[in-house]
Amino acid sequence: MDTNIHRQALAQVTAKANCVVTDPTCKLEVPTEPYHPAYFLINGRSMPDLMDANFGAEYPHQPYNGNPHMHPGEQVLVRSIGQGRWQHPFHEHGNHVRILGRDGNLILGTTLLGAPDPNSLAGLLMFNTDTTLGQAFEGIFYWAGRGLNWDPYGHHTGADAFGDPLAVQPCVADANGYYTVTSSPAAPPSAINYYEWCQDHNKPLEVAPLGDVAGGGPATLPSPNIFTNGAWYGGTPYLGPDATLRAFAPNCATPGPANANAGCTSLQPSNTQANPANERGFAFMWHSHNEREITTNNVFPGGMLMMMLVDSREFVIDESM
Ligand SMILES: [Cu+2]
Repeated sequence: MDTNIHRQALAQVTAKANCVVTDPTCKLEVPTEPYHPAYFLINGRSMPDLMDANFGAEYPHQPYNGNPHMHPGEQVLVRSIGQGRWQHPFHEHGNHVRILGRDGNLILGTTLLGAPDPNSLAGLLMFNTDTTLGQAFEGIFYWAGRGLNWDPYGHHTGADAFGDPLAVQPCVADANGYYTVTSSPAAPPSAINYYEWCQDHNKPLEVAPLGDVAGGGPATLPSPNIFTNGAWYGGTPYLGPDATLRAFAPNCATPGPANANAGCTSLQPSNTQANPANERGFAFMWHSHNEREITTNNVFPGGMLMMMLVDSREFVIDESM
């Protein structure tokens, strides 16, 4: 939205408030060049309003929010329709997006005889999906933590003072390396670590965490005495409602070289209130990579920016919100 153009249009609409549609003299005369937009919208909203609920009372004409949630392994449809005047390089953090179709047409591969093959999707796997003016695309997205190189479910062995069911959860790789119904034995779809990337099962992250997760990993998290986490980071590298009981650093009870200069503390990490207490999801920024477009009238953060949350399966995602 260009403020100048918008103000002129508003002034003319206000001055012609008694117009009727059939009156040929009732029209707007607003020059639309030069065009210097300062507000950048998705579904008629910008960050942070973008993440409020659908049909929020304060946005009666903007029913669609921009705040996707998913559990690991679930598939999320991304639908983009370019309604503005510029192209927007949109980046979905967390994984690439498989393009399914453009302008309503599935992008299909071909059979050996050259006919369209309805069983073969041939769309690109894209790091960055461009929203192009006057064009639309659909893409499919999922996140499963593959390649993190630690166990984000916070599995651990032995007694668990927190009554955590993860302590006894197995992970059996299916043909693609995940714990799913095609694993043998099959994962129950209700398993809290359904779709876990089994290669990282039980792999510890921290040297000596205080929480109910395994130690002996390579990392020491920064002390909350000297480091403040940013908004939306739940404060720990683990999923789930008891994630803040885990992994706050460093453990004074286990002194060692890795802890020597780390500011021993029993404080929880900062910003553990960042997303709801029963959620503690991983927040990934989905945003325009034209960075002025993630401001609102030049104030960051704003504009075409939202957070996608990967939630533990302990957290029920309310699709009506
Ligand atoms: Cu990005």
